[in-house]
Amino acid sequence: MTFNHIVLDVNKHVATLTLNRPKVLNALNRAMVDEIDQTVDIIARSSDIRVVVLTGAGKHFAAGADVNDMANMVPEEARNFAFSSTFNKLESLPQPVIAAVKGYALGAGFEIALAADIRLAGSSARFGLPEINLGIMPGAGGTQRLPRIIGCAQAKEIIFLGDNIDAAAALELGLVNRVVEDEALLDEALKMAEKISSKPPLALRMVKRTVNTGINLDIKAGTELEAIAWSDLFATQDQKEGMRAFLDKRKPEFNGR
Ligand code: CO8
Repeated sequence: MTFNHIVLDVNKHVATLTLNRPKVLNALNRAMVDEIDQTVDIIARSSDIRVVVLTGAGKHFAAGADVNDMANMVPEEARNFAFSSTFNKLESLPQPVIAAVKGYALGAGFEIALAADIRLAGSSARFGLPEINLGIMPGAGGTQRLPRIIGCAQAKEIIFLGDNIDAAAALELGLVNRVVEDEALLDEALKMAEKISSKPPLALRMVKRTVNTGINLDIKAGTELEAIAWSDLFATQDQKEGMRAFLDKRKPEFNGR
């Protein structure tokens, strides 16, 4: 399948989704978000793809929603333009998603990275929600996901001020898992993806679903959810293989069943 604004590359069990409008710093327009939506559906249905890396073409991740498209919108058009359903779908992908961010990740570009499970930053990464400077507010999950990741007060400071934060500050806030040199970023993300892809896929899916659902539950309901997911994994071939390999003192070969 060919796309105009993104690139989807699948190598072994790792899919790399690249935002690809480098001339406008990968600003997200409707057509690009529609392509992301289709790609997320393809990935969700694939039993071959075990991990996803999300990145941007060129020097930047994505400098936000395309301001040209938004400038003259009325509320109804703005509601139809909304990206949230696609970003929610991305967050709900059964496979782990790693965002590899260098350069600008602003506005909706930051928000799509927040929908990933893990964020790795290149040293040039700059994160920000500049919507306030445009007379609007974040509208693709920024007011919801950012406080859940770094806490309300820090999130409100970023949203109220509309200033960018650099990679070191993002690391300190727990917004990114690691910072590496820009040149090493994609390799680092692919290396992590490859390592994750060698783990049992069904257990990975259960972990992701349990964490994502459990974070919105109280501790008792969350641990009950965990207990069900944990015990269900004993129905899998991968549980038998993992434990047998341990006892046989060999490396397990997981098949995702
Ligand atoms: N939209 C459209 N075009 C853009 C965008 C954008 N967000 N960002 C950059 N570009 C374009 C520039 O217009 C420029 O085009 P041209 O060469 O034709 O003039 C090209 O990309 C290169 O950019 P610059 O020359 O500006 O590069 P600089 O290095 O000088 O500056 C900046 C980089 C600081 C990132 C600057 O480009 C900038 O401020 N961009 C806009 C950032 C911004 O405000 N982003 C937030 C947009 S609002 C948003 O995302 C709302 C999300 C709400 C939810 C959406 C749900 C629908």
